Amino acid sequence: MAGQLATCPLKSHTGKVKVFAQFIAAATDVSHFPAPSPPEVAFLGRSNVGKSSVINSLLSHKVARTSSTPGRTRGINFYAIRWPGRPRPDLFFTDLPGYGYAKVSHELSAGWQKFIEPYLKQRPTLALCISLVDPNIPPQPGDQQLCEFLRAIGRPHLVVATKVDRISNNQLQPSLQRLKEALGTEHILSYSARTGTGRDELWKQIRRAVAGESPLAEPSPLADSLGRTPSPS
Ligand SMILES: Nc1nc2c(ncn2[C@@H]2O[C@H](COP(=O)(O)OP(=O)(O)O)[C@@H](O)[C@H]2O)c(=O)[nH]1
Ligand SMILES: [Mg+2]
Repeated sequence: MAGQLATCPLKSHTGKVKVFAQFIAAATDVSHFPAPSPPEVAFLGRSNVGKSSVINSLLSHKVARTSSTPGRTRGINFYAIRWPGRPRPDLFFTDLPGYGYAKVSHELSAGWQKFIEPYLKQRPTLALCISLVDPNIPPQPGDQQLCEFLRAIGRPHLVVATKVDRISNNQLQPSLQRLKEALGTEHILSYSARTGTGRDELWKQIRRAVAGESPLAEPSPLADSLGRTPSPS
């Protein structure tokens, strides 16, 4: 499958560089996962929160399918990202199935045990989990559960508030404060796929995680330099 050319500000001091982004697999079973290779960044959150839109916005290209119908992504979609002139991908992005809609919750809870939880717990190259939340609505129990789970398994983890173009600045700050308290995090990065707000900062956090640094001020004592957690024995 041909790679798609996308751009991202990976070299923030030297201007934009082009990257190749390519869909490589949709996995509904552990056996479908591509072999672990470069560091990986997972995008998680409720259905419709804007996971696919954030991926497309980061890559400046419509690589991931977006939809106004909740629950469209049933598997984990893997995307390979490669800098020009490099023989192999430098990074994988993964777009995970959304949670929070009754219609798909049964299917998702089966999928959670079958391949999502194993992915989050055992994927050796998973360097960062980006948990997307919507500041236009109150904190959701599913978001709290996910953050607690990621903390419990010791995964480097960053909360990103999506669709901030839809909320006034006056309302955004109290909403972020409520989310921080509900999710037990000190930092939430504001993002809009529509306007590009937060894009450079999120790339910076991704680069930090890929380099083995903790996202923002949330240390992950269990993670090693690649963000790997000890494998379960
Ligand atoms: N206004 C606005 N709408 C957004 C933004 N990001 C996503 N959306 C819309 O929200 C809906 C769901 O987005 P999608 O990326 O498919 O969500 P996913 O289910 O989490 O992958 C789509 O109709 C998008 O156009 C954003 O930053 N601003
Ligand atoms: Mg999606």
